[in-house]
Amino acid sequence: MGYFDQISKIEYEGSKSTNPLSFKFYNPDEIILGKSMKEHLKFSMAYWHTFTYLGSDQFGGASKAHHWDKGDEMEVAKKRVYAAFEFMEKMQIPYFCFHDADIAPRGETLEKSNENLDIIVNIIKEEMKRTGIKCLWGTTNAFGDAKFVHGASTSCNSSVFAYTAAQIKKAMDITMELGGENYVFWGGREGYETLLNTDTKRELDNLALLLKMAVDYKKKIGFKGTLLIEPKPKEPTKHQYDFDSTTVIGFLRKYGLENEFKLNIEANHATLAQHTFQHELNMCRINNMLGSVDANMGDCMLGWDTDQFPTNIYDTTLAMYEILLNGGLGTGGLNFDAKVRRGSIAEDDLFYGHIVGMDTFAWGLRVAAKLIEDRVFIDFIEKKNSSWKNELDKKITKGEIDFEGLEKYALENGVSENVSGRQEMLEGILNQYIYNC
Ligand code: XLS
Ligand code: CA
Ligand code: CA
Repeated sequence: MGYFDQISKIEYEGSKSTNPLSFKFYNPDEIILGKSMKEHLKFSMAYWHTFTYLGSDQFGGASKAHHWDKGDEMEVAKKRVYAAFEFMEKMQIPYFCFHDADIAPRGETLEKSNENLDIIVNIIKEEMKRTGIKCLWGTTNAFGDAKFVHGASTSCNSSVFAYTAAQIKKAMDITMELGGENYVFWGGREGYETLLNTDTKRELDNLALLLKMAVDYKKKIGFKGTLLIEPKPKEPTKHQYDFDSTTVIGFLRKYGLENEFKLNIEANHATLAQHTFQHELNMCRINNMLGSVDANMGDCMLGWDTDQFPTNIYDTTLAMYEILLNGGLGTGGLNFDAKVRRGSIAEDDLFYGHIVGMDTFAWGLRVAAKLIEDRVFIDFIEKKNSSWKNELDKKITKGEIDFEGLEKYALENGVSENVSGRQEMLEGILNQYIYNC
């Protein structure tokens, strides 16, 4: 007996299908720009939202129960592995992501926690072998426990720094054991509330020290995956050190770590930073630092991290646009760091959430590919910048002219006519592509 016996494998049935348990747009083997949809879209299930989260929010506890969540903690953890793999198989989701704390209960001591992890990791390994499902990334939860009250690597308490390193070491070990293709650092408590009690210089230096040690450890154990940093501007702390992509890129460069890390960009975190998802991806792309994506969506009217399944076709189109221009995500993928709403209390809601997410990204991929093929925005942007091709502009770009030379030019020539940015026309064309693809 399985855990989702009433549901069969989700298949592509096309946009006219009235079967809610089918893909309308995600057609795994369809070729787009020379690659199958499933190669473009390395979807991943987030273990925490799908199998650990039970509907709690700031105002209330669990709103639902999974029928397999019965027994002692270790028993539940084991059953969750089998349920998770059955779920991913039925969903045709080829990857998963996890925090150590999602897959196994914490023990009284670090040793006991690690023992629990080893038991569950062995079961996960067997299931991976049985199904061919892979690990996109692993990470550690160095934010939930009370010991992280003043931060993890940025804590004023050096023994907390040590404990954080120990947790990361183990999480990197098990990620490697599971063949993980990346390892993620999200600095949940790495930030502060007030400067009245905070030594920001020491905290940032310590964060960099921890990351350097992680790089050394990666090399020591021969972990071949990519190390990723995930920016987020708030929640839990008021001033998160990893505010957004450009802050993180600047930080990595300051500490000489820019060649060791790439970024994991989450859509909802972009919203919280008051950026668009596309902006965050674009900043990573032009700096050659786009590593992976947490594919979800926030809510502009709620100022917090709602982690909804992505249903906004504009966002997924423009995200896939950046990803295609980036030449894909390398070792990264599209991880649904998303949870069904508190009111979605039925177990099959987990399927509907992932189906709409996969379909919305599939359609976004199709539109983005066509926009690139037709060079719609590429040609427009090139034309808009065409003045950068004349003699003066070449001199500026090559650094062959100084202020005095430019002053002479301005005095002699004045300013040539500006062209229209044509935003509305371009937005109209984008709509046309979304509707007609
Ligand atoms: C929290 C983050 C977290 C990271 C992994 O807001 O999104 O889930 O993705 O720790
Ligand atoms: Ca995330
Ligand atoms: Ca989030």
